[in-house]
Amino acid sequence: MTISRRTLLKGLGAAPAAISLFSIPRYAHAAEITLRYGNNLPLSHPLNIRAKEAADRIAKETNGRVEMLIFPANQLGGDTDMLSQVRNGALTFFTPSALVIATLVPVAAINAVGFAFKDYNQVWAAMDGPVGAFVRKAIADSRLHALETMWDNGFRQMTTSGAPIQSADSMKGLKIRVPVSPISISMFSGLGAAPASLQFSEVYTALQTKVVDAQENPLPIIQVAKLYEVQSSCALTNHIWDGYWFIANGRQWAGMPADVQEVVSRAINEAGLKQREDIKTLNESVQTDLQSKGLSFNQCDTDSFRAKLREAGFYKEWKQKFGPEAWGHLESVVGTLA
Ligand code: X2X
Repeated sequence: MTISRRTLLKGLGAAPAAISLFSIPRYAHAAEITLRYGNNLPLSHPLNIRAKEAADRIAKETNGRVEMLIFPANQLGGDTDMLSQVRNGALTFFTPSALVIATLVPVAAINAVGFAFKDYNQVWAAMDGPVGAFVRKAIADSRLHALETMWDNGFRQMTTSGAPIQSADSMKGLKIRVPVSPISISMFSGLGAAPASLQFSEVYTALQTKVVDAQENPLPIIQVAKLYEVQSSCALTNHIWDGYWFIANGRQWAGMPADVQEVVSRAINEAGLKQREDIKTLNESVQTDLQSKGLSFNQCDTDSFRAKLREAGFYKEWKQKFGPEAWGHLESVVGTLA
């Protein structure tokens, strides 16, 4: 997809608002290098809070020579737009979820194989280890540079405004929003649901107007995007672990002086590690908060989901799509998948 010059300029016109929201520290001289970073999450999400810290640190450690402007909350468009912008250089950085960058780099969805990870130990062993290295290489092959540290989105859970989701049977015909992500469509079709791909920027309204009845996201997102206002129950399915790749336009990255690359990657990677901790801490309190806001919770028979996916040929299909090497890296961490 391409974006017209007009849309782009309109998007960049939002810059002053973004800057004032983030009150960038002032230096006596103008920055020599301006990095533009866009993302799809509200300001209150740990991803934006830690990215802002990274931006401050970059300005400080380069004595104002480098500034990173942050455009949060889809200010420059939805995921598909931002992916185009980081490819054509209008953005220096973008943090697509693995699900979304997979529209360009298919193997990036490998972490989203349904029910692959038991816990965070397995997640980080894979993503800081062989699986992440394999995906970063594939991202580099499409002329983008992925920083080493993946940021956390979380284990995805399902919410609905209809009857609570109890088992795979509840999925039959369910109109559920999923990201713009082939593996999500495949998984939910395999479960017998009626999935629809929508960018995150459209989710709240789509739920409110009942274009779809259900959606799936990690609890911190359900909280910061206020999805509990338009959903009534949440099934704790942990069906996919999802994270954000911090990617840069390849040409801009390669064109940065080595000392700047070093400061920028250290600031962002270390902020990413802190962001993982934030999500971990949030995970301990977020359910209680969401309950107090009216969202009810239930456990779910996840074995029935796995069985249904196996029966639908989901694992076989994706093993073939990702190829034996990527699949082998994943299984080296999580054990043999169905
Ligand atoms: O769009 C979503 O659901 C979100 C916010 O989790 C992603 O970025 C994939």
